[in-house]
Amino acid sequence: FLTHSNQLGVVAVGFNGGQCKKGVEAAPMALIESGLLTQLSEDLDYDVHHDNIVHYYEQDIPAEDPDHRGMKKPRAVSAVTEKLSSQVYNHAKEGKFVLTLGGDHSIAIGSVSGTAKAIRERLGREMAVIWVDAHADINTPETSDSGNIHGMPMAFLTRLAREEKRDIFGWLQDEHMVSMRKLVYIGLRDVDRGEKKILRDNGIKAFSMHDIDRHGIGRVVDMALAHIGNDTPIHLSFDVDALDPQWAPSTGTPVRGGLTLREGDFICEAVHETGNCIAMDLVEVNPSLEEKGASETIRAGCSLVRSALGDTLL
Ligand code: 4U7
Ligand code: MN
Ligand code: MN
Ligand code: MN
Repeated sequence: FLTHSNQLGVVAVGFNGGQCKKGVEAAPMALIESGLLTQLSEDLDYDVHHDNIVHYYEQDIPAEDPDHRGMKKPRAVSAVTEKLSSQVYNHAKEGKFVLTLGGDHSIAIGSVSGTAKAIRERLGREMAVIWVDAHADINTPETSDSGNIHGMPMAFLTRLAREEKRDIFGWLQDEHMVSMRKLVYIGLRDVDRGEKKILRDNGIKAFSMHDIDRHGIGRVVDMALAHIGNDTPIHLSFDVDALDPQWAPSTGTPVRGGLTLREGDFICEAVHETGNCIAMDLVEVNPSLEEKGASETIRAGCSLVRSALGDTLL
């Protein structure tokens, strides 16, 4: 086994600077207050290692942060993800499964770089990433129309985008990187023109909603796992906007025509069943965007996490 089976490290990241809407920073607290971590320890028997802090990283966020190459708040995102990367690394190098609760999806620059480095050191292996999302989040600063860094994390994590300035992702080293051959998308339905070209030119494996309609979620997940290969460590990065807004309305960039909650849970269960999953991110829950409170989206998020940690399997 790739992780010590019941050891779970949790990092709660209340960060919203990768996009422009307020509210996503409140998600970790809302998920925890709804009982998620208690369920993981009491119902699923995990030994939960959590500092009982939602990190907002206020002291690390620079006051002065002008746009750079069109990126908005580049120094803030860089500083937060650099801190997060070492927190996640510290859990993962001890063989714990690492659960990162966001926050917007820019935080994956921290979580994925942290696990990638730990897995290289601990197992001498390259890790795979399964990115479940309506979006590909692989814009470079130059292809992005919005300048929002939550649409760019996979570009920085594969070196498609790089920046030398230390305070703008210059801290990312080769040991933090993910191979484009070990990246698989599931759930895509809103991919920018520039991103489509990136996926095509680099032969990146992607399963869109069209593929799920054609083959069904079971075969799509089988194909995704086959692409990654047996006994490759897996980091599952789950953007709640992969789910249809019917199941997850409280998110900053909802797109109709998404996964049912059951399909989302199935992906998580199947990834868990491989025995190779070493980390999960749950991101983009924004509790302030639902009219009657965010209970639906929070419940959906909790369900996804429980599924990835082995609940719902008999
Ligand atoms: B998320 C977008 F232009 N591609 O780059 C962009 F459509 O983490 C959206 O998946 C990015 O929610 C969405 O701004 C980022 C846009
Ligand atoms: Mn998304
Ligand atoms: Mn995303
Ligand atoms: Mn989003």
